[in-house]
Amino acid sequence: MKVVYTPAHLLHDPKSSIEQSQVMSPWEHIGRGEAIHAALQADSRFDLVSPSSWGAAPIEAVHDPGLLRFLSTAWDEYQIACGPTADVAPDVFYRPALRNGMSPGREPESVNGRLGWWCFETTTPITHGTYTAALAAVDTAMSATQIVLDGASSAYGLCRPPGHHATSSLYGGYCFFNNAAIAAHHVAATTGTKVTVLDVDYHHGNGTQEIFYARDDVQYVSLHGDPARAYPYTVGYADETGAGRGAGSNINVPLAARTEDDAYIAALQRACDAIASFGSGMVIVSLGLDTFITDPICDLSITADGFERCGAMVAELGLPTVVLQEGGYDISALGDNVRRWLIGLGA
Ligand code: Q9C
Ligand code: ZN
Repeated sequence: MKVVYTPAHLLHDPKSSIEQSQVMSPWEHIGRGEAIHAALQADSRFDLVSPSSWGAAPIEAVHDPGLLRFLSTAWDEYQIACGPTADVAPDVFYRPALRNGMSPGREPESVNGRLGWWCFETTTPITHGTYTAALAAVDTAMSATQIVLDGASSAYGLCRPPGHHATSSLYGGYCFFNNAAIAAHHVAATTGTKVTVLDVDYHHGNGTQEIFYARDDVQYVSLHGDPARAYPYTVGYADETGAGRGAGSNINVPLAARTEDDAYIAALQRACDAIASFGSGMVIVSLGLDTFITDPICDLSITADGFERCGAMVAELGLPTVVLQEGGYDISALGDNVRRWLIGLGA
């Protein structure tokens, strides 16, 4: 199986973030990408290739161009306004209720105001190289997708930073651009085939859901920790099933804490049945390994054997499959868990 990887992910190297009321060393760090790279490079089933450059066009087809414009200059502008600093995060957020009864808000002029306009939470620092790394993660997703469009049955993109929390106009949740949504939109828009994004990260992919919620050409199916207890808390409930033409095309499966392999696989089987009936010509998997039994920030109980069974179940759909990296924070097991999932898929 071809694996798309670029060391450009190392340019997103945050040193601190504000999470759970503490300044901490970020969970989403360069060691994640390197651990996955090392595990796949050591296994002859995988063939590592570099991404090609796709530019801004596929991103602007999904995201507000203002979000790109902001991210392209945010670090530099912040250094001039408030620097020198290392990692940059908002200390104020725009909430529409601030302007209840007034005209809608508009993007502020100051970099401090714009941070809170484009970002929805505090755990996603912007560093000197973040924008370049985020563009490279999109290139990685697009290149893996092109490999499958060119005829491979599957390919894996080692995207870092991840993407599924980024909405059309907001970044957050360690995500800047929604790699999987950009790839899915590209396939749906350029080939006319329907596409499914199957999101198995522990966290609900609120960004992907938002981007496709009213569309009938891209199905979003997610298994995740119940947002009643799990991030992102306000999105990801089972009664969110799509809107307008997209009614019925969004499927959320919230899971109980400590869900184990057998119950998870049963839920995944139902998700795969829904994918088969939608009529997609391609599956894009948002692959998070933070469902792992010893993940430090999550509470499901999936094992490495379970990941291999999951990959095998997705392979049974018989559809061209692009697998893109999202979360997973137990560094000691992350590389092997990705490897096992891809072996299950048929690497
Ligand atoms: N108290 C991904 O896995 N912090 N993003 C949650 C809960 C943010 C996860 C804090 C988690 C984002 C791609
Ligand atoms: Zn996650």
